[in-house]
Amino acid sequence: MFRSLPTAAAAAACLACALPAAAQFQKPEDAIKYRESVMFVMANHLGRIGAMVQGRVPYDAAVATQNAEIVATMSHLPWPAFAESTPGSGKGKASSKIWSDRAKFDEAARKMQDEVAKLVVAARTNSLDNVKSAFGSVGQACKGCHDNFRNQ
Ligand code: ASC
Repeated sequence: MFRSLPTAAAAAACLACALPAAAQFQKPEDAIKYRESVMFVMANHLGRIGAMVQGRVPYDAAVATQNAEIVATMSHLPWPAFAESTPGSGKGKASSKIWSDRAKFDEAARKMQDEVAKLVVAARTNSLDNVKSAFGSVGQACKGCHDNFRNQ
């Protein structure tokens, strides 16, 4: 589905990523709401693949691929919204370490994006075994960042 995304829409999406956070969010609360919303949608679509990985719903290669592509698109969105917040504002679950150890946070974000990109590749092989393996790596990348940068 996203393979046929019109070029203009793709260009607009890239532009949105490149815009300074201040241009996207009028106040810190909006940035918090935005990034939490993106994470929520990612978790939902990842969960649909997880249900197949765990055998709770039958494996459907096309559905797995479609959801992996959505997660991959979403994986690029949260990061400008972390530039906006005031460290230690106490709002949301973002740890102040995001701002005090930015390089490590950025690396963890890149890792997640890489693993999600691999999940798309795995899903397109139409092999549940490949999806299981890649899904495990995505989960570890999510958890790794949450352990270090999300308050309980
Ligand atoms: C998910 C999800 C997360 C991660 C994490 C992995 O599906 O919503 O936050 O995986 O649970 O440990």
